[in-house]
Amino acid sequence: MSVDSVLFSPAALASPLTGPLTPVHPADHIPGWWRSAVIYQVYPRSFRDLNGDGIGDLAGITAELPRLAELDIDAVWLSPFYRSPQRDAGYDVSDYCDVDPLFGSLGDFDAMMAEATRLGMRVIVDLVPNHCSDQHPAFQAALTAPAGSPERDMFIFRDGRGAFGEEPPNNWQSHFGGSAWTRITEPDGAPGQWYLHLFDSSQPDFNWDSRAVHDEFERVLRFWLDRGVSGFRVDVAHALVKAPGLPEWGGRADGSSSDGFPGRDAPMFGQPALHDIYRQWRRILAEYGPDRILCAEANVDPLPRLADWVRPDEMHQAFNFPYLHAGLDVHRMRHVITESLTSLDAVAAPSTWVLSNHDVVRHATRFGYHGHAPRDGDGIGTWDPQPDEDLGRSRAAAASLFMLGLPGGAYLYQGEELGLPDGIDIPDTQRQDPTFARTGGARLGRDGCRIPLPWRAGEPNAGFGHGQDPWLPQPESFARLARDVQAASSSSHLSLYKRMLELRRRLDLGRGSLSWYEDLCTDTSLAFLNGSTLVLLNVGSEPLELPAGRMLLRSSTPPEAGYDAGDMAGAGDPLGSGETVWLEIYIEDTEG
Ligand code: TEU
Ligand code: CA
Repeated sequence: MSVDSVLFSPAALASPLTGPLTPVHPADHIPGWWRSAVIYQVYPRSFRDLNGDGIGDLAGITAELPRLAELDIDAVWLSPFYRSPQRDAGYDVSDYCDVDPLFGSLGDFDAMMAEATRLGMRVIVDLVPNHCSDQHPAFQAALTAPAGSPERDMFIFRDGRGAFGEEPPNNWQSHFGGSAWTRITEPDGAPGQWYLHLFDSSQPDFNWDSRAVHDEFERVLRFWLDRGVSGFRVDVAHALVKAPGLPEWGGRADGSSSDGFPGRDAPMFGQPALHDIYRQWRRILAEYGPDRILCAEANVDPLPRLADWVRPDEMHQAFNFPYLHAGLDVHRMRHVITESLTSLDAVAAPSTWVLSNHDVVRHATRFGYHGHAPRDGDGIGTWDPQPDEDLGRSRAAAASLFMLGLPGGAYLYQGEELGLPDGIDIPDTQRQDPTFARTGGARLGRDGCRIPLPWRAGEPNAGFGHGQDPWLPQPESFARLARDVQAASSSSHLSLYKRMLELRRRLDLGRGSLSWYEDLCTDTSLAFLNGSTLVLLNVGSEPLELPAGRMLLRSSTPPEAGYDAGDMAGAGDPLGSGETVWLEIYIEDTEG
């Protein structure tokens, strides 16, 4: 029985929904492909290795794009593939307008673009404007130039404090641990100035008070726009500009609020001059037509501040980290969803939703714990409490089905469609996240969520590459989670993703509305109406009774273990613990 034939069956239309609704967000009729887009993050190092060196490459992406097209996504976002010493997996760029030979060539990029376009997918690339690599020619020139020179002025060099300049210029700390300052040796061999790096010492921060920096990035934008990209995900978009005088900051290195240090006051984030930069970039994108976009990776709080980055004359979208960090806490989820939609509707910007990326423990692992994952998500080791993988994958399916029912855009991280867990058993010698080295192993870092993907179970390295071993070891489970195994099963995680993405588009949920359905918003459940689709999540330990007489559209449990599309949910049918359903609801025409 096809969904269509049941979707509007008399039974499904027989009984209107009762119970109070709390409207939050109206349907979105503003033009713009990105406003409801599903964008899939490709992390090139770990996607697919075609030349057999153990590291993913652009040709590997091109080879597997048809598999992504099966997900019916709107765009792919590529993490950096530019020339880089790879000290921070490419987020340390030494040439913004060239492809690192590790990943291929500009010709390989153009071939990948052509294939994506053929398949009807757009391509977004990562832009890393806050800092470059210490091997970038501009920084190399700054090292050999004298203090006060134009070359130094492209970066944030300062004299040290103390009688001999032996102390850092201020107390700022790196995201990756340790001081955010490194002292150089001047060309004459004398101890020299210090330079700022909010991340690794191999990632010197640009000085965005310098006109030369502005000019360089306007050149970079045009270079990739000329090559056909549909836009940019802007790395650390809340940083770039620093408060004059670089005042002391005793708060968190990532600028999130902590006791006595509200994020709004962080002198290295959220500075007013930032928005002039993005307004200028928006003007440049507009020269290429209405459909090139900027997406802000702006990790700011409180959440309504996110609206400062997304305006009709600034950025188009922003990442929603508060939603990612809300996990399966239904009260936090409701608060974040309501606040996101309300704040962003006020500036006519779409919300976005995300559960995983290359910087956080995968949600299939996070949800394998009943409380918080160990180490507050900063990597998991073999000696930590271990996640329940099956529980994590099942709850991740429920979380993803709930997320994809929301109006707005959605970001998927490569491998989440396979329900992949984090890699936990990674030898210290193979860990590459600079966080691990800078903290002497106290923080494990992010390698666990960056394990090379499994494509074909029967092949070496589960089909990731046929040559050298992958740059990080694949867990045993990756063979049975491989894409080809899951594509052959209608009850796999991958098949669920395909079903829900197809129906999300068919029901146009991304453009939809949202009202909370209060009767099913409890301490252990959350329910909203998006158009005529009721999305219901049960996080309680007990089954939840479904509303009577509804046609079930999608369930996070495999068909043989639960419901399948087209089933009529009868009065009191159970929705199990850690499950989500989409139900087709007939709403009485209250307008009469
Ligand atoms: O991450 C930025 C960053 O680390 C924080 O803003 C992050 O969002 C926060 O800690 C919550 O996870 C970006 C890249 O995504 C990351 O891979 C790079 O290492 C980093 O910038 C430096 O370029
Ligand atoms: Ca390779």
